[in-house]
Amino acid sequence: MAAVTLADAAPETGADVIADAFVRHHLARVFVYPGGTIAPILDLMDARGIDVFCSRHEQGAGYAALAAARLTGCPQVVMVTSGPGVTNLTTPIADAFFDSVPLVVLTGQVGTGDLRASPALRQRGFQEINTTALLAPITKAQFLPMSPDEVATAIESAFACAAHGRPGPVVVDLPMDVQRGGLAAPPVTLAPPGAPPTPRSEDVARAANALARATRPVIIAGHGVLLAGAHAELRRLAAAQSIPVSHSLLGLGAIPSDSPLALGFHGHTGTQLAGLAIHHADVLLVVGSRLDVRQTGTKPTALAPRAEIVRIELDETEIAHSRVPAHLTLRSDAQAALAALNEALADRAQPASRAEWLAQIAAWRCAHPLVPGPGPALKPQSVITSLDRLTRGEAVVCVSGVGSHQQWTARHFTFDYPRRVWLTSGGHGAMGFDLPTAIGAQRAWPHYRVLCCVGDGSLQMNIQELASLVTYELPVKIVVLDNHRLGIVSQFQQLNWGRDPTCGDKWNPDFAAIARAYGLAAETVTDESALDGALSRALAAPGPALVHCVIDPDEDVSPMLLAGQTLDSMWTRG
Ligand SMILES: Cc1ncc(C[n+]2csc(CCOP(=O)(O)OP(=O)(O)O)c2C)c(N)n1
Ligand SMILES: [Mg+2]
Repeated sequence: MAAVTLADAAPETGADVIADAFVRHHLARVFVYPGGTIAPILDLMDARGIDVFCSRHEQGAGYAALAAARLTGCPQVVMVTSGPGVTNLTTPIADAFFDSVPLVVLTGQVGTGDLRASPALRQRGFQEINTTALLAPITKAQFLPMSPDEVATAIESAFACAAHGRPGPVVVDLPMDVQRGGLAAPPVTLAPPGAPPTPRSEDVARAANALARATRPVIIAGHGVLLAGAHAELRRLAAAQSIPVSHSLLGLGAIPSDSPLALGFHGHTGTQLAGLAIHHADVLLVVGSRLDVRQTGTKPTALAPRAEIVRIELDETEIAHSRVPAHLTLRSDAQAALAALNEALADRAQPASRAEWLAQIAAWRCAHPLVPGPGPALKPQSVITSLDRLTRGEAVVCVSGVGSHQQWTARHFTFDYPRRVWLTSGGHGAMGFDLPTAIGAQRAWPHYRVLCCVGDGSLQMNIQELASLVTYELPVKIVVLDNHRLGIVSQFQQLNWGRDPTCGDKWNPDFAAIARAYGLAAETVTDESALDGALSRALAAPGPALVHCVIDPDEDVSPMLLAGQTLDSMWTRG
């Protein structure tokens, strides 16, 4: 007679329900940093055939999951332990919330009997924290099942909510006894969420008329274009109607950066070309973009002052609270709205004046090139331009940190979604996004080349993830733009107060030596003549590699949109 083990005899537990949900949702892997209160679920992963990616800090797991979710478009699971595990994870959760990334966040929690009974009590269980309250402002929904029977509804609702409509993170907080306890009732089945909204035909007709009449039209392509997979419809519209396209920082790649219709991105660190085009537009079509302060500057009502503004936006809350009033809003998924617009414009000729507008755009492009400041030192723009040239023709995911290097990468790298994809921290603007996001991207898309262009400050925020890079043998190429400076904040301080306490003249370690200590191939570059060779060797290396570029510490981001300025008159270095 076969022996009956305790595990065989045990009833299905709350943890089993979670693990079964992972299988049902075809999850290839979960992203984890371990701890006691998440151990019951962790223990089931092997048996369910689910790969476990384990980082060296909760931010590492959170950002790796965020990368996988952004690339695949499917919710990814990140699991951490209660208390410090949760607090360490808040930064990537906030990032996912602001930049619309579907994450299912599973947090361990003390047993229900150890949860504090009164809000006046600070803590009862060891590593107890009020996770759902802590994460409420940065998650779409929060679940705290109090018995194993409530787990199925919570986890299914979490997957549905994370992906449905405007995506975002959802948290399920799982007390120990809820994970380990047996079910009393069979799991429930939930109704699938409804289809995303499509535009009203009269609104499509009005928008098409506005575009057909326009003599100086401009499109702003936001992240929503990429989230909806609407880049092909957007390119069709822009090409058929000869409409120049600017991007939000996250929308880069919606049309190829080297297209004659591409204006780059606009706003705080955008291009003067995009700023001038938007300022002088007579119709501005904004697709899937919040028009936040980084895009508009501090005078939102001065954005495109002569334009009829037409918006395509899925999130009705964004519409209700927009900083920029629109003349017409199509509440719709971007794909559906752009397809309908293309159909409505199919046999409409574009006005002859469109050629004059494109000539004006070409003249502005020549008049406002993005050039580095003077001096013999290695320039960050050269580093990004070389990296771009050396990887042309390859499928690439390019990741950045946050700071000046982020802006130089956004300006000088060629994006073309989904072949050359850009991942950066938009709304949350979090340093430390860089390395763990690159790691998650390479894990999710092994067939892509993954580049991590990172500042000296940002890299040090999650530098421990070099260990994950080596553990999982991921060939990410890290390019450190080391200006010995927290550059963009230092520039802000210098412009406003004439000095840069705590941000300028930073001592840094030898990044190449650190990388070598972790087992990466690494070298340091201090002048332009050595740049191509070093980058080529890193790109050719079979495994991960780091190139430490010691760049001009005095190079600033120019032009820049400062407080009080409008998009047509950005500050430029003197
Ligand atoms: C977690 C976090 N802390 C602080 C900031 C404020 N901040 C924005 S950019 C920046 C400097 C980044 O330095 P570095 O990575 O070296 O980039 P650089 O601007 O020099 O290219 C700082 C301190 C931030 N965005 N994120
Ligand atoms: Mg720096």
